[in-house]
Amino acid sequence: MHKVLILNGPNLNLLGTRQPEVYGRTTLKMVEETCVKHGASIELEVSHQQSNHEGVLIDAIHAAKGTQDGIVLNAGAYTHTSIALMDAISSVELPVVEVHLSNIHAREPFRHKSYVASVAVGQICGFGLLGYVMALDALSAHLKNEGAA
Ligand code: CA2
Repeated sequence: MHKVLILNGPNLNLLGTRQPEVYGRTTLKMVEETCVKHGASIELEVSHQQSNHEGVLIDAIHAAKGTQDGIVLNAGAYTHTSIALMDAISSVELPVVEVHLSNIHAREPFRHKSYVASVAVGQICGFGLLGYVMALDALSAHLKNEGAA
């Protein structure tokens, strides 16, 4: 059974409480519970973590080396700014699927750039909670060598 970490970044703890027009009404707890449940249905052992702090996210990526088989990462706004997070992903050599609730390419230009994308297996955005489920399916296929690449 492969082990996958769902890692959520800054402000995602506020999901479901504000800006429902952008991020929907799904709470972070619902995201985490859905991922654990869907993971179990496709034989993935899913754990989850959220932090508002860049260094804590980097530590979580480092800690995943040797304990997890892959990561589903929504790095929030750090996606667009953090070379440190990008370097952490490169250093652990674990497959990362990038996910965003919103379609970052249809939003402000500063959200179009993703440092995570350059070191991720792939990116899923614009599908809300479903994106996390799709990311787990994609990571599962990748781990079983059924991915496209
Ligand atoms: O669409 C996504 O998943 C994002 O990663 C969300 C980030 C944003 O900075 C990225 O560009 C795209 C923001 C997360 C903030 O989440 C909130 C949720 C509810 C209320 C306020 C913020």
